[in-house]
Amino acid sequence: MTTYVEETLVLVKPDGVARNLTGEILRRIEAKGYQLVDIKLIEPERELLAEHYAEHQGKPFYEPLVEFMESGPIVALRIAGNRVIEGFRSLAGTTDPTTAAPGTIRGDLARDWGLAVQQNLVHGSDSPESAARELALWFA
Ligand code: RTP
Ligand code: MG
Repeated sequence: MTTYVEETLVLVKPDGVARNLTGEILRRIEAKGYQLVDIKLIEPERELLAEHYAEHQGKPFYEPLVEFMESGPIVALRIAGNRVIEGFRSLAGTTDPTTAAPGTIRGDLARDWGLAVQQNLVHGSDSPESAARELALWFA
């Protein structure tokens, strides 16, 4: 049997921490069978957020997104498992919480509170390259 272990970065965004949903989000990750490897509470510097969201610099939602990400503490998780990168994206649901499928983290626990799609509770790396880059940033 081949074992293939992959790691990804999950962030519980400021809305998730403020709404005391960190435990519920971690519960879903663990219930799915992924392994928690590392965890920390962090209030990131703008520099870290700028690097994290480098691909979105210049987009209209970039500044409000960074301001939202600076609005309170974030919980960073390093999780592992076979195909965990796509697996966590599937658990999270699509970006817009209003239309994210019920059964997903965003679909069950988030909605539009007035900041459009920014307050969608979680971030998950979207590719092996992003996961390696983002884990190095948040768990330097
Ligand atoms: P994430 O990176 O947070 O896991 O979410 P994602 O891949 O589903 O979404 P992405 O396109 O990478 O966007 C990153 C985050 O930016 C905010 N966003 N706002 N049009 C908008 O106002 C807009 N589009 C994206 C969301 O917080 C999204 O998660
Ligand atoms: Mg993304």
